[in-house]
Amino acid sequence: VSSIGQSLAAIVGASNVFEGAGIEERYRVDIMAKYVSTPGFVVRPGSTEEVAAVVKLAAQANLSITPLGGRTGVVGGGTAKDGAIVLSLERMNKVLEVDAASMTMTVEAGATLQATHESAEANGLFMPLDLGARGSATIGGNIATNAGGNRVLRWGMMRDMVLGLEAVLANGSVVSSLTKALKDNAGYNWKHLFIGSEGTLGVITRAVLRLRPLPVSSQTALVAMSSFETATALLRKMEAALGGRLSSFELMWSDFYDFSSEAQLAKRARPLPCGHALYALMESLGSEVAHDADLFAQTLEQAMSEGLASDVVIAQSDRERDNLWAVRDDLTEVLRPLRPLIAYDVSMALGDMPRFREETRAQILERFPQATTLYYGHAGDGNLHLVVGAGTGKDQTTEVDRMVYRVVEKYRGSVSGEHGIGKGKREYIGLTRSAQELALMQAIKTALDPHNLMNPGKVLP
Ligand code: LAC
Ligand code: ZN
Repeated sequence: VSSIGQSLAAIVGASNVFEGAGIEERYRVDIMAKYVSTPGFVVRPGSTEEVAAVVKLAAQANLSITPLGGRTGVVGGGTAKDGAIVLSLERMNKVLEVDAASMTMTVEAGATLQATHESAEANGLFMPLDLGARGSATIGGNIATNAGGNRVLRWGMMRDMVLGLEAVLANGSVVSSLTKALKDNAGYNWKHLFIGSEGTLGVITRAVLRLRPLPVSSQTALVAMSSFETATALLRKMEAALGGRLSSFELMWSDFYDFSSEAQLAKRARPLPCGHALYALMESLGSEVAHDADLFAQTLEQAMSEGLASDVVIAQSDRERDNLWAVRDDLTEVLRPLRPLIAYDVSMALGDMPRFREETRAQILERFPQATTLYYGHAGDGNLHLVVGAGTGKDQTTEVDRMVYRVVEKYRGSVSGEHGIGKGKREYIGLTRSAQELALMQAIKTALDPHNLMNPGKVLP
């Protein structure tokens, strides 16, 4: 054990420090096996004070720190510098309080998203953020990446749910504003700097989250559509008819739907036949069981008669609902044959999506005729996912990136709708952010972290 290892052990206990060859693979390799690193130390603090002490020690030793949450980010944001410190929040995983009167929850950064769902529900309340990695993703990681997911359409992104925040700065000081108030205009709202900062400004340690009343009725449907125009018309119709209850509108182009449902055939029947241009998975959450179900079914029936929907299946049980969602969300095994795959989370005006798809698809397939391209995403949010795999090797990533991001630039979209920039998209952030914006970001980074010790090599070019 090195002397730095000993000093770290003095802060967090020897059982919470791993060094060199003793570091498990899960701290070195990301979920998609795309980003690999060789950190010198893994530290697992148990409190904000311990985080602060580790950060101070790291500064003295001139070692950088990469905070790590659930390790299910996909842009390499949790990749440490070789020899540096991985600060895992896994022991700080408690939901500290649910305050039913103020409809808030106070949590440690390492609590999983699912743990917040369960604690809220046990108190008749609801934490609306949701995404496929709910079981692993942590609140700290969700805040650090300003996570989006499946219900942004109705409740917004993580940013919209964070009331209070506590973070440890690069100099080891603790800034804390664990307020439960919805409104707080006392000067600069610094918490928003940390939301989406991907660990580059400090370590998020605790947060107060805004909760909502627990919906008691839930409707889920898979709808097939003949064109993008009918899809957007159907989205508008559902939003208007359901009076704000529509919580998800997940669009899947036929390439994605056919591929995903085919790969899952051994596990579950295909919920709707292939052959339609597009599919949408929609969810409506409400408070009046009988009325909500009738309204949902009637609206979809009307959509069919108006030609907005070509085929519809409405889940009649929790099991059927889970089966419908699985086609959209249960992707780890589905996508495995496409590895090493290239995944995108671009955003743009909804109306530009069909042209974006046609142009990127044509370019990719012209260059890589064997490639598989799958298009899907959170259409209600203008957030499109594209997965490219098979027929493109690891060495072709940059080439495909450039093709895709040039089209994003053409439509004035964002190179990241929700996953963040991390390590993987740094050289493309300039397609979405102006030189002036990047200079402002760099000034903030330099002011808060003058020695570039907080998750270096991420976000900024
Ligand atoms: C999804 C993740 C990849 O929407 O963002 O499936
Ligand atoms: Zn997504």
